[in-house]
Amino acid sequence: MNTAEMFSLTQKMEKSWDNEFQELVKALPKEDGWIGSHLYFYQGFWCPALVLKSFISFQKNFQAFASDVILATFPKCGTIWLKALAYITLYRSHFARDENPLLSSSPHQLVRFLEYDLYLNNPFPDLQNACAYEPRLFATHVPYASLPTSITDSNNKIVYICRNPLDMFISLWLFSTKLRENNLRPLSPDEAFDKFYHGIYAFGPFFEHVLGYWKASRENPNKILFLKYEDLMEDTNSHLKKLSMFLGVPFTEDEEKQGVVPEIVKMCSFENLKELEVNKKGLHASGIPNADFFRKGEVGDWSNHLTPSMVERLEKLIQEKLNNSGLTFKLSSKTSRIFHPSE
Ligand code: PAP
Repeated sequence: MNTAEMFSLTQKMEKSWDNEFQELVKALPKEDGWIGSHLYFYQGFWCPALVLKSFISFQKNFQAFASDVILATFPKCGTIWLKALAYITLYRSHFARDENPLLSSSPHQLVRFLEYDLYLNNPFPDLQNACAYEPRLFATHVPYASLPTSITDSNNKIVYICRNPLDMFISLWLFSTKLRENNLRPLSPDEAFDKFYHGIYAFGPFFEHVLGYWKASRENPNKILFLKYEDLMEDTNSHLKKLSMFLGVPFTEDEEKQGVVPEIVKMCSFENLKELEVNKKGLHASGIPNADFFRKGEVGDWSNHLTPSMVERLEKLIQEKLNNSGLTFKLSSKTSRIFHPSE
């Protein structure tokens, strides 16, 4: 599937909605998205037309097991990285080191999205065969408050990752530019910034999404592990150990001695994953080329793209939105500058 075909899939998706669903959708605020299709404002967030129905099917029909692990992420904040790290860590006893599944499958194939993949064309997908091993491991971009109650009310674990919003914006903008329908003129930086500023992008607004998981993780740290891309970048080894403990599969002394932790970190690194044949070729279930999920993988790349006035406006927005939340973001790896909302 190429980009044009993906776009037509999104349009077909809207046309395939039955009367009952059309009625529901009619009442929802609607905006033009970043790649040419629509976004619908559902339960406080902008949901892409492609996944609106599957989001609702997932929400209504998913039955969690207490052992399930859900990787919840904001788009462009390190989903693919977290998928790789969690998959290898959780299932490492199931395969020999030279048979690592990351060598032949993209992280998106190994850990499947609930709304973007499994429920996409099927309100009751075969979840038993969707995961190669136990416990089941799934991914989602759905906000915390919209998760099925069988996830929020059970003992299963959620790992969330987010990223400073300046880098997330640049990652989203450059990603969307590649996917934007050919016959539409490109979104200008100002137009993209304006949409971003007002929270109009897939699963935006960013701050409400992040704060939903942040607050839930503070209330229930045994259920939700809250990670930040910048922290992982700074010290992947110690965060991987934390992840393994959270998932109930801590690295043994023997494994530590054998260097398993740095080996997994290296295997899941941007540099390694980007160069694997499987990630250079092939497509994600939504039709997006795997290669588009690997761009630069850096902290602070926003400084190469944003104007001083955009930075100023975003810093004010961060201050306003994160005020008193206790959540901070590191904006740059070079200066170790940390943005505290009270600054
Ligand atoms: P998704 O939500 O659409 O699946 P996601 O994986 O969350 O995307 O984010 C992609 C970003 O992670 C890209 O950032 P960039 O545009 O700033 O470069 C991508 O390069 C980066 N990325 C992908 N793999 C890794 C990795 N192994 N380590 C660090 N960053 C990575």
